[in-house]
Amino acid sequence: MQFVDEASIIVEAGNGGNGCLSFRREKYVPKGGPDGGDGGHGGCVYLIGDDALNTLVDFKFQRFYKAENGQGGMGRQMSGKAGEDLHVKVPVGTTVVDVDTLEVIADVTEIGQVVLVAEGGRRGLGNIHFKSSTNRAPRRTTPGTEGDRRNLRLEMKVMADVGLLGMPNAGKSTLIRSVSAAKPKVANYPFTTLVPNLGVVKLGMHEHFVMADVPGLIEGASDGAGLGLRFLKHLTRTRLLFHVVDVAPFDESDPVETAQAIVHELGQFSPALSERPRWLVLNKFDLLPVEEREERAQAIIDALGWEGPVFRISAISNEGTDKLVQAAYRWLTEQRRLENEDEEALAREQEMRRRMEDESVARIEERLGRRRKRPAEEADDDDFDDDDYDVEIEYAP
Ligand SMILES: Nc1nc2c(ncn2[C@@H]2O[C@H](COP(=O)(O)OP(=O)(O)OP(=O)(O)O)[C@@H](O)[C@H]2O)c(=O)[nH]1
Ligand SMILES: [Mg+2]
Repeated sequence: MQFVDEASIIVEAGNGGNGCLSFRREKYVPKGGPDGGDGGHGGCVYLIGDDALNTLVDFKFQRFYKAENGQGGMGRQMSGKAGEDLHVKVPVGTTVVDVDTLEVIADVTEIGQVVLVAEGGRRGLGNIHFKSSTNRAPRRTTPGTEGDRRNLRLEMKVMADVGLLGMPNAGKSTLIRSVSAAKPKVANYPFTTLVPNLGVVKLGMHEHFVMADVPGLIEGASDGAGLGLRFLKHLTRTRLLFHVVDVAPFDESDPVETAQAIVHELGQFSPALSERPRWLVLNKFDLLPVEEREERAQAIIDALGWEGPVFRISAISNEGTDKLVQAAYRWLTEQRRLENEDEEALAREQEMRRRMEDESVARIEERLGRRRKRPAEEADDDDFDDDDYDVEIEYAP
C-alpha cells in the first residue's frame, strides 16, 4: 500500500435548480394561473472521519469531488429534486486547509466527524411564488445559485500521544516493537523506516497510549538531507517526545553531536514542537560493559547540558522499557487531568496547538509561493508536487 499524507483536491457543491416559469394549461380552464415550481437545493460536499483509512492515497487518483445539482422546477407546481450530498471519507487526523484563503477549515480528529466543505447552491423560485393581487400572471422566476467550489489541501498527521525522535539506527522501531504489538522492520542500516508506524502501548486492562515511530532524522534534514523533515509533522499531534539516542553507535559518531543536530533540525521544522516536553532515552546500554554504563550516560547528559528526564534502556532486551512507558503513561494521565481541572493548563495546550496549526499553514503557504513563482510553462495543473512523498509500505496488522 502506498502511504500518502498530503493531497490537493477540488470540491464542488451542486448548483441550486432554477425556478420554473409555467402557466396552468388545461381544457376548459382559460387563463390558468402560474404553476412553475421551485428548483431543488444543490447537494453539499462533506468530509467525514473514517478509521478504516490511514493514508490519503485515494486522493491521488481522484482529485475532483462534485455533489449533485438540484433539479430545475417544473410545471404543475412540481419542485425539482434536491441534489444528493456527497460524503467523502478521510482518515482521522486530517487537517483541511482552503488553499485560496489559507484558512484551516477543519481538523478531523474523530471517527464520524462530519465537516461541511462546500455548501450547495440555493434553489431558485418558480413563478408561482410571485403571484399577487395585482399580478395574476407573473413571468418572474429566480435562478438557482451556484454551489461553492473550493481548492483544498489535505494533510494527514497520525494521532499519537508519544512520538519517537532520533537518528536513523537509534533503535526507534526496536523500541516500539518491544513495547507494543506494532512490528515495523528493524535493520542495521539507516532509513529502514520510511513511513510512520503506530503502536498501542498497553499497561493494563484499560491503560494504554499510542506511540508513533517516524523515519529518522539526520543533520541537514532541513535542507533535504535524508528523508528531509516532512515526517516530523506526524509528531505534531503528540504530547511528549522521546529523543532516542544510541549510546554506542557502531559508526563511532559522537552521540552528543548527533543529538544536538537532531534538536537543531527539530527547531528548524517547528519551534512549537521543539518546545514540547522531550525525554532523553539513552538506548543500547547492553552494548556497554556494565561498569562503563553510568559514566557514559553521565558524560552524554553533561555534554548536552540536559536537565530533563533521562531513561537508560536497551530496546532490544527490554531493559528499562517498562519503567519508561509507565512514566510516560503517568505523565500523560497527569497532563490530561491538569487540562480538565485547570483552565490555564488547557489554555496553554490550546495555544500550543494553534501555534502548530499556524506553522503548518505557513509551510503550505511557503510551498505554494515557491510553486507560483515558477514560470507558467513549468508549473503543472497542481500547485503541489506530491509525488516525492509516495513511499511503498505495508501496514502491520
Ligand atoms: N544491541 C542493541 N542493538 C539495538 C538496540 N536497539 C536497536 N538495535 C539495533 O540497531 C539497529 C537499528 O534499529 P532500528 O530499530 O531499526 O533503528 P531505527 O531508529 O528505527 O532506524 P531507522 O528506521 O533507520 O530510522 C538494528 O540492527 C537493531 O537491532 C539495543 O537496545 N541494543
Ligand atoms: Mg526504524
